[in-house]
Amino acid sequence: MPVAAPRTVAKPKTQHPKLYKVLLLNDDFTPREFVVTVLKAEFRMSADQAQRVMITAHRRGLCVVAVFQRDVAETKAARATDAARDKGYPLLFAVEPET
Ligand code: TYC
Repeated sequence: MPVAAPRTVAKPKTQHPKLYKVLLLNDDFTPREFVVTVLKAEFRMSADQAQRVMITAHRRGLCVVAVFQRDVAETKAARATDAARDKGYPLLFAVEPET
């Protein structure tokens, strides 16, 4: 007996939410040690990881810190940026959708 070909393509059962990058931007004023401190506190990085990310942003202008769902990325970027503002530093974390 012939079997009819399925007329629809199965949809994936789970959909992945879009992901967002948190970017660390370089500036000329924020002390390196402060950048490392914020990366450790807000993004739970080891001292080694934080140092590497900080120095990459310092040399190249920016560095991807991590990737999250949108609300998590925005909250962490805002908290990290606010921590710098509290100290009077211009340090900036930005959020950008992954392509
Ligand atoms: N460029 C800063 C300095 O020389 C340090 C720094 C590194 C600032 C990374 C921001 O994202 C940054 N004091």
